[in-house]
Amino acid sequence: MRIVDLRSDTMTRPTPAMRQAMAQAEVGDDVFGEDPTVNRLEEMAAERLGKEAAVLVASGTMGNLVSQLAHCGRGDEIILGDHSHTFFFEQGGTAALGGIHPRTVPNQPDGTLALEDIEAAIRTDNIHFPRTRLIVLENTHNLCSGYPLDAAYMQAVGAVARRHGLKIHVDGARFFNAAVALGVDPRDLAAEADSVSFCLSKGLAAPVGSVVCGSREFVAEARRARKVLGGGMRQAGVLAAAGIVALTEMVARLAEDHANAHKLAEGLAAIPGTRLDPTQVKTNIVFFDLNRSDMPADEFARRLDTAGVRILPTGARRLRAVTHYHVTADDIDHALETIARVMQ
Ligand code: TLP
Repeated sequence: MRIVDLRSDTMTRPTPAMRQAMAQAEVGDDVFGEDPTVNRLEEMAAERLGKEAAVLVASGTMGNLVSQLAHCGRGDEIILGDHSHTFFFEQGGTAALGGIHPRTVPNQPDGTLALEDIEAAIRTDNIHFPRTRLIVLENTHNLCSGYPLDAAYMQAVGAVARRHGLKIHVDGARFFNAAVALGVDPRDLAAEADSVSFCLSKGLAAPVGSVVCGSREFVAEARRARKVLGGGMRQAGVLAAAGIVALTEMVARLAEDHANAHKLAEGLAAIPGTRLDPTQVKTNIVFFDLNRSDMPADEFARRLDTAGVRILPTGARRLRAVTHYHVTADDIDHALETIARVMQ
């Protein structure tokens, strides 16, 4: 049966070029700093984001946690969106493992945090309060329709952060999707951030890994944090080799995923029983609602799955579809036909 898997871009499998690079990778002990392939990936990532240094970590979750640990001490406070991945989907590692206090402010529908909300959440010097240290942003914003945050917004948050002596971390799991969608150099989007974590394992199709970029001093701290979390990987060059291919060959093509997401959204909007605004789709993530009382999202997803189309239920009536390397424009047509049929 033909399968179109739209549950997540984490479903991407390594390309033939990645598998070849992995098989041939020159490796060494990365905890000793001696894996030449990891070192090359880290240099490349830092250069792409305009930062001094970078460190390879196991996952996006680990990238966000090591960044928070590097920026904050126990009892410090971070400001982050109430729909952010870090707040919602990382098991509360901020508090559980970091002893860091999360202060949420509402995410706007475009993934931003209102500047006045950030300002209002920043603590004054008072013996009763934790100390605000860090603002965490997410680009693109997963739960906010995959919206990209643009450079002007980053500058505005940067000005607030500087005024109050705060750092900025960007959960850039899909950072290159943002840069491609906005048509800007990733350096421009990263300029105001003290740290950016991006995933190799999502739309860039590498099997494993994220890279955390920032100043040399920050990365040295993040490297220590990675080690205490058990993330010191030895001959990780076999993974980094795929990451190098990801950065070299897989960035520009993200535009195809965005076009396919748009096509999917337009098609879905025309199917009776679904509700969404296709103009909200800016990158590779499509959220839509079902407006039929007889069809909860999980039941709809189950029926679609038996017909070979996989979509993630994310609420009682809400679903998410994500386009990626293994989904073609033809697959979108097939998925839309299947969705229309199952809906009937
Ligand atoms: N997101 C996954 C799920 O966890 C929801 C997905 O399918 O979208 N930041 C953002 C914005 C993410 O979307 C994700 C993964 C992460 C961090 C965590 O990355 P991993 O899964 O590598 O720990």
